[in-house]
This record gives sequence, structure tokens and C-alpha cells, in this order.
Amino acid sequence: MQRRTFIKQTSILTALASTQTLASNKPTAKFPFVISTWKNEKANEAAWASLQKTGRALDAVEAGARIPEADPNDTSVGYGGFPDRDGNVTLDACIMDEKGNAGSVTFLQNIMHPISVARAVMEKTPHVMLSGEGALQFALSQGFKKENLLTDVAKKAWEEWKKTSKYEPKINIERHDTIGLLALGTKGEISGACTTSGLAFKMHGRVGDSPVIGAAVFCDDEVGGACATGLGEFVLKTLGSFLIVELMRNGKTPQQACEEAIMRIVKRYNYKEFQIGYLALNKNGEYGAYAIQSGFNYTITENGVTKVIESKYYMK
Ligand code: SD4
Repeated sequence: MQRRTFIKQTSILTALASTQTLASNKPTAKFPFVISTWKNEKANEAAWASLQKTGRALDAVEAGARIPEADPNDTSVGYGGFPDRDGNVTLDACIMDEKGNAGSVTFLQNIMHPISVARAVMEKTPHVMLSGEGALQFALSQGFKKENLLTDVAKKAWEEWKKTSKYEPKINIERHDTIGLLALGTKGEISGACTTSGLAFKMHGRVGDSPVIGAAVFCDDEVGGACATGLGEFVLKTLGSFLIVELMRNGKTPQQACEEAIMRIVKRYNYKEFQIGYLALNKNGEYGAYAIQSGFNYTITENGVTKVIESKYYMK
């Protein structure tokens, strides 16, 4: 064989071999990456900015969650959140990192950033959850300030509601903005967070899914993460986020896992009356979303570009 032909043939063979290697490999992981429930562009932008600074998914989900917490116009998270039926703004939040550490606060009052208190519970106590007065005392001991979180708008809405005092959670009608976030950091590690003022005009003392690890948020760095929004009672009864991560562990795509978790609710409960939305993100940066009803959307950020996407849903 002439030398030139030999060189030509080997380079073709090498090219073929590398194409085959590429084709047989898993897709290249996409990170960093941020995904959050609902139309939360500002939160995603804050999460992305945090990733540029520290690269850590945990910092990113906390930074993102703090945006709606401080926004008086967001009536289902933190400051400006609608109160319970007795006029108290009570907050639930949780956070989980790639090492399986988790922290949470439930029924916390008068603190603007429950997500940061949840992170402090995770990092500075031997516990996972602190509740009510104990959570407040802990927050104050960590330097958080006591503030009035009931805005005039929220107070007016509550006074209006008191005229009939009907507790009817409606599909996408209360401004649903409870934020659940998942992020992959610059090393590809996963973290998640969720923060909320819960259902508007709920019973005093009611705690939803949002502070419960495995319900509203779950992460496992071998697999990925999931988060939830909607009528928390049904996320709690089916432990949705844990279920989604386990389904992904067993081979489902993030989309298939979200759909299966919604089907578990649809099969057992009268799903026509309420909304649940799930998000899932795996370690390759592939994501999925599914809801019971139309109207659920979510926000993703990749390569610094943020966009809102309408979720697929079950009820046609
Ligand atoms: C709750 N899951 O307290 C929350 C509410 C929610 O958008 O997600 N609202 O049940």
C-alpha cells in the first residue's frame, strides 16, 4: 500500500471510530443550569448571578428563592404573602444540597427570608426542621430581623375574604407563585430549594408540602432533583419529589418521572379540583415538567439566557 493511501485510510478509520465513540456516549452534561416553578425570571437571574460568583448550586437556589421572598407583589411567598384565615403571614421553606444535607423551617412568622433560616438550620444545627416560635428564636439568634410581612394589599385581600370566609383553593386562581428551584452548579452538583407563604387564608397552624424534604424538594447527587408547587396536601400524600428522583434513578427521563408522579395523584384523588406542578432535573441537565391542569409554567436559565416555558399537563 502506498504511504499516502495508508495515511488517508487510517485517518478515515480514526474519524469513524471517534464518531462511534461520540454516538455511544451519554449526552454531554449541561451545567450550570437553573430551573424554577412559575414565571420567576428575576429569581433565575439572581441564581445565575450567584453561580457566576461562587459556582455553587446551593448558593444559587438560595439567592433565587430570596427574590420572591422580598417582593411585596408576590402574594404567595414571604413579604406580601397572603395571611392565614386569622391574618397571620406564616412561612414554610426548605433547602437541600448535593451531599444530602437538608434544612427547613415551618410556620415561621415575621422573618423576610425563611430560605436563609432553613439554610442556617442545615448548616448550624444538628436538626433538619425547626418550627414556629422555636424557628423564630433561632432566626433571631442568627441575626435575622423581626419584620411585619403583612402588606396593605394582603391585609385588604384578607378583609375582603373574611366577608364570606370560604376556604376554596382554586386552580391557578390564587396567584400561585410559590417558588421551587433546582440548580446544577459549575461542578455539575445538584441542589434544590422551596419557599412559600402557603395557601391563602389557610387554617392557623397549617403546614404544607413546601418545608418537607421529599415532598416539595428532593435532591440526590447520583441522580438529580425534583420540586413541586400547587395544593401541598397532595404532594405530601404522595411524597412527590422523592418519588420523581427515585423514578429517575430507575431509568425514567425527568419528563416521564414528572408524568408518573402526577398519575399517582390522578389515579387516587379527585384531581379535577386542584393543581399540582412538578419539575425534575437530572445530572445531565435534562429537565421535565408536568402538571394536572393547564396554566403551570416554569423558568429555565442556561448559558445566561432565561426563558419561561408552558408546562405540559394531564387534563385536556
Ligand atoms: C402549599 N405548595 O403550601 C404550597 C402552595 C403553592 O403555589 O405551591 N402555591 O401547599
